Amino acid sequence: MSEEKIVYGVPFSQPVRSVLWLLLIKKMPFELKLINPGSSSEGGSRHPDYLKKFPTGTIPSYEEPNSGFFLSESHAILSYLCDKHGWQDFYPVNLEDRARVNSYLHLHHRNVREASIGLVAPKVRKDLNFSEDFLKTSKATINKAFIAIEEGWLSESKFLIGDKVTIADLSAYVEIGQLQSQFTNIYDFNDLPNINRWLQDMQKVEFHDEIHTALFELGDISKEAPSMELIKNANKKAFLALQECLSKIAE
Ligand SMILES: N[C@@H](CCC(=O)N[C@@H](CS)C(=O)NCC(=O)O)C(=O)O
Repeated sequence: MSEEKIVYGVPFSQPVRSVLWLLLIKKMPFELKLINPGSSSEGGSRHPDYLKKFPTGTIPSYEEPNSGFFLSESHAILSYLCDKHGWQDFYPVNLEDRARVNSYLHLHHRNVREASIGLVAPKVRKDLNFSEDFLKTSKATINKAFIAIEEGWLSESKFLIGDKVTIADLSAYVEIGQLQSQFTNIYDFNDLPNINRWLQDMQKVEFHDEIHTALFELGDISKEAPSMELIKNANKKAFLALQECLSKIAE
């Protein structure tokens, strides 16, 4: 019988990781179908078959084959899952708290998400030839967003919204966390004590290490760009680690 929940993507993708992480924390079984981001070949996110269901051509996407429901956009998927399963700890029902979570989720796009576009992608995808102007604007955007988080959200509470982890933290961490010295090592957080403290706290969240297998495998990319082979292997190892987690939660 087919799985009740399918996530499309690869573990190397930041927004994919946020969805996989929530599902593991909540011990919710699912199947990960590997989809190669940006590729128009079979099994790629720009292939006509994928685009028919998910016209944005991005990962993650999500499907419930039994009902025929499908959805793109990590934040829509995260909030839908919480609403569907009553995971109110991760997506509060209190109107004000929920609005604060939403506020972060909206800020994330074109702000914190630039961590991947402006810092990680230029290292990993040399072929994309980002212009100097683009990279400069992108870095300024990231710095501004990090200061807002440092002096706003995280100056007032342990996690982004209050004293418990929500989907806002999962989404933020998959972007910000990847830059730490134990992973890609491409951002210095020394002047951001609140973010530093939050990064430590987020590392204690269940399944943190398993979900970040691809990044442990990739290692420091600050000096040298990783080879395509290394990225592929990192994804493979992360996929296997995920299968192990799925077997564990099924026990
Ligand atoms: N806003 C989207 C962003 C998704 C996204 O940018 N995914 C990347 C991989 S990390 C992708 O699918 N890129 C392939 C493409 O755009 O062709 C979300 O949160 O789901």
